[in-house]
Amino acid sequence: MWIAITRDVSASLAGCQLSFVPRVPIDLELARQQHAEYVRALESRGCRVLALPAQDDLPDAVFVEDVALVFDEVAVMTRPGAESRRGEGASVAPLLASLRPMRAIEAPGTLDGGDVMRVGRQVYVGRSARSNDEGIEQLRTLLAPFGYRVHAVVTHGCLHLKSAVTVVADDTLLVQPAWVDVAQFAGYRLIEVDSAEEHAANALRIGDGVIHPLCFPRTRERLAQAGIDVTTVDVSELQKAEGATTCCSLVLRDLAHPHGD
Ligand code: CIR
Repeated sequence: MWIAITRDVSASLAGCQLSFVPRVPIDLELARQQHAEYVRALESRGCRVLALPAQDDLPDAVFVEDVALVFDEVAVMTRPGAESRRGEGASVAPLLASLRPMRAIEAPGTLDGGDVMRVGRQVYVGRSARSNDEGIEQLRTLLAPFGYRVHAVVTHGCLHLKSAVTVVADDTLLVQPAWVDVAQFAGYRLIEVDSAEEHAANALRIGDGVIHPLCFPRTRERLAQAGIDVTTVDVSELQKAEGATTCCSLVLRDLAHPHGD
């Protein structure tokens, strides 16, 4: 029913971009093991995983979420805000082109997939250091024919919109109120992260459950109390590269096998 595109961890991960977390040593071997566990978690939640080989010259290439957006009707290659990441899309585009009609964000627009959150036909886009007004405007124009409405959202103190808010069930959002004004999500059921778990708002929804980092037990408890089925993964080494669970995959509906048949 779901396809997840992933990419193996680059040998140069330690040279990743960092914006809001300090640079600390990353255990590359452990990062690879954790990524393999993450792939197993995707499979356990019903994804058919298409794994791309590592791109060792591109430190952040494991974070495939940022290079493309995939909707049922269309895929959009982004133009990542960090110049060092602009080469990552080239190997993802041909794979997506076999699955969806393709569009692309063009210069001077910039957009990172981590800034884009879809809730039904509403698409919220973080106006961040990585995604600019021109990129957001291009996305609005590209998606309008498919009936999606694009809303720009200001974030502060975090890398991407999905550092601050993610969808965890129909009309239910997991939020970090310190990083985004939650008033703009007033129509949704909101679950706040525990105040001791600053980075806990990044959960990856697949069907009726989520994949969430192991190190946030208090927020996990809140999700469980809200009736959400949580699969945990230890992604400590990827978190040191300012990634978490949404960023390591592009999850799309398998339109050739929509019911898993
Ligand atoms: C970066 O700064 O671009 C990477 N080190 C982390 C990207 C994480 N992406 C995401 O959460 N969507």
